Amino acid sequence: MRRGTHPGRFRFLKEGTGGAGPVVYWMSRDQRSRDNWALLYAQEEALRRERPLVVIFCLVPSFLGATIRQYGFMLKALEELSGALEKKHIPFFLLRGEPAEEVIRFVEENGAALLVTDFDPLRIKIGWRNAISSRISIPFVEVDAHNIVPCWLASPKQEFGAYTIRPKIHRALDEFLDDFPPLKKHPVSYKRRPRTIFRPGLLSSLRINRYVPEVKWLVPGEKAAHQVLRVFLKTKLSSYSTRRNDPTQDGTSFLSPYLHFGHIAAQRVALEALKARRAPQAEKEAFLEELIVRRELSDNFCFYNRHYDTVKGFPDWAKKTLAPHRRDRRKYMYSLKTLEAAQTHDELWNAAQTQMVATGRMHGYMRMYWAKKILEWTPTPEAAMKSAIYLNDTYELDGRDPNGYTGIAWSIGGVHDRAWGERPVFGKIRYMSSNGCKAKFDIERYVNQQKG
Ligand code: FAD
Ligand code: FO1
Repeated sequence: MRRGTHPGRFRFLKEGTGGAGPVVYWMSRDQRSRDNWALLYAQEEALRRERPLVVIFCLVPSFLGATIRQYGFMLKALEELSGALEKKHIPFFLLRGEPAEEVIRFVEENGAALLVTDFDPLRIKIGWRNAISSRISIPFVEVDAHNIVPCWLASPKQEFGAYTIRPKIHRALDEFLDDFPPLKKHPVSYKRRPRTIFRPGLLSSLRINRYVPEVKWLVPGEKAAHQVLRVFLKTKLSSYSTRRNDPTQDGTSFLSPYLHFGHIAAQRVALEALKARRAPQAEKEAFLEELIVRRELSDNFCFYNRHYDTVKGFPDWAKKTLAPHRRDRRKYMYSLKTLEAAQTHDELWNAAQTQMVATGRMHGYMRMYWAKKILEWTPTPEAAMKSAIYLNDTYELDGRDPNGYTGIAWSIGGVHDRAWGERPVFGKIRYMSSNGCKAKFDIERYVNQQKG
């Protein structure tokens, strides 16, 4: 195992001279104490300076349409996290408000020596980081704690597809897919103690939609994430490639909400999957293709394409092929309200929508079909993108994620895909039909399963 964080994993957003106070890790994407390169880097820097180490998380009153479902899941995990950090003598401060104000105020009030944060390609996060780095004078470092191969190293540009990024990522795995050092008990304590923060009123102060019920079937947090990983490796990995595309079976890992909130590191998942004794190598490779190549391709798309959530982000061939079909007659046309209520003519689509609304998780195979039908049944590709993102990010526990924006742009705008046979509305965008689904799995069974 290497001594210290790999130099390719972090980069300076701002140079400068630090204060006499602690090293501050402003946590946002990677909400965990274990296997967190941003936290490990911050601790290395605090030890080198013989300073305290503190973690701050800035709770914003609303975030990309997140509802009580996602905030509830996240906050329960943050409470567990604050306890885990306390045990390591690393105080956890929950700030409330806009990061550009709150993070700067914290850094100034505490005379921070260095500010560290975790990488996130989403536009909103880049906005937060820019606002902060333009107004602080201490060093500010960004660490990619989410990807195994740091996003800016995997490729210097937007990749065409999995087939172009795969060799670049595989080549770098020897260097980056290494084990994590443990987080040390921090030897320098900090004079300020965080006030107890997880009182019930915390949620009521948020400006969010409270009608999307929290999920009960999945426990949030690091411990639960590792438990779900253990179950997956023991009981599902060996048949992953055959069962993962059958929505009537639970053949996938169910890790996406934990990866989205950073409760578990994808690097940890990959290391444990490679060590899994009973699973055949081919099954491990099929799983790592999704976990590493597909997931890191999504960060690549959002990082290098500013228009990752609109039609403008589509490849030129897709824009060209959709244009002449804008006026094609839509055999079915549905309002967002009808879609949200799962009231279309298509019972398979309604079942997928129902699964997502009821459980906060739609099966991965159905997500492709679900999004493509939204293109087919709405007046324009622009309206389709807006509706698909709204529905995905309101109801999916793993929503508001680069995987989501990329998955929707793949389905509706051919991102990372190629041209297929020309047809009405779609042009050469890949089409999916319920007959095609019928040939793949028992759709009656899937529809009945969603009837509760
Ligand atoms: P597994 O099959 O167990 O895969 C393990 C991990 O690999 C996943 O947790 C995920 O991190 C990654 N992964 C798997 N498939 C993909 C993929 N196609 N693209 C990128 N990463 C992948 N994923 C989200 O995390 N959030 C979303 O909001 C989201 N919305 C999507 C919308 C559409 C229209 C499509 C087509 C895909 C979307 N995906 C999204 C990607 C994928 O469907 C989910 O990550 C996956 O279904 C999660 O289930 P799992 O963890 O059991 O997956
Ligand atoms: N990140 C924050 O730094 N502060 C928040 O209050 C916050 C709320 C939030 C709610 C739902 C959700 O899905 C994500 C949220 N995030 C928040 C961001 C999250 O940690 C991820 O960084 C991004 O969503 C994925 O890139």
